[in-house]
Amino acid sequence: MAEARLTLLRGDITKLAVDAIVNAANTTLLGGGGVDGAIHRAAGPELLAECKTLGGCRPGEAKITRGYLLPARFVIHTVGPVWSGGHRSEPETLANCYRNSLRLASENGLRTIAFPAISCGAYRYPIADAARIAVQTTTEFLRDNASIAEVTFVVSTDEIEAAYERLLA
Ligand code: AR6
Repeated sequence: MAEARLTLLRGDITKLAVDAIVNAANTTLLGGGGVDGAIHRAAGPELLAECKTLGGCRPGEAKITRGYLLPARFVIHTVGPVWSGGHRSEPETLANCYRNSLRLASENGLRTIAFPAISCGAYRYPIADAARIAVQTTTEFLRDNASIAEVTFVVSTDEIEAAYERLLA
């Protein structure tokens, strides 16, 4: 049975008034396209200023900043793997993104967190596999964690929405 604290939402993650939204960033943490660009535009220039103090982020790791002009209080920046065939630890790296983001949320006392489909855009991760890793890793984390109340997967395409729907049904 699907974990009751998981929800699926079609829309724009920058609009969500949750404790933290997760950014699918790159290793520089200095902004980019896709959801990263949308988050920086909505949060305003103070987000970039804080990101400049962080010294980047390795794939699979996560770092937290304030949310500035976003309705979300915090942004958890993580760096997904670039898909290059699946033999360069891409599944482990993607699972680490979810695990380390959730750990950071929990350590900071955050109860509601929203994820985009990390690596499913510019980084070209196969959608069905990425969705399975997202749902499995999050479900496993929540099994041992009572402090997080709700995890929302925010999706932006029909294909990604359908992949998550199958897993959460
Ligand atoms: N809300 C929710 N989902 C969104 C939004 C939004 N506002 N905008 C895009 N998506 P991507 P990646 C979806 O490319 O594959 C950046 O340049 C999008 O449709 O944002 O991890 C970074 O700086 C897709 O399904 O992230 C990195 O260089 C998903 O979010 C690189 O892209 C992720 O697509 C990271 O690539």
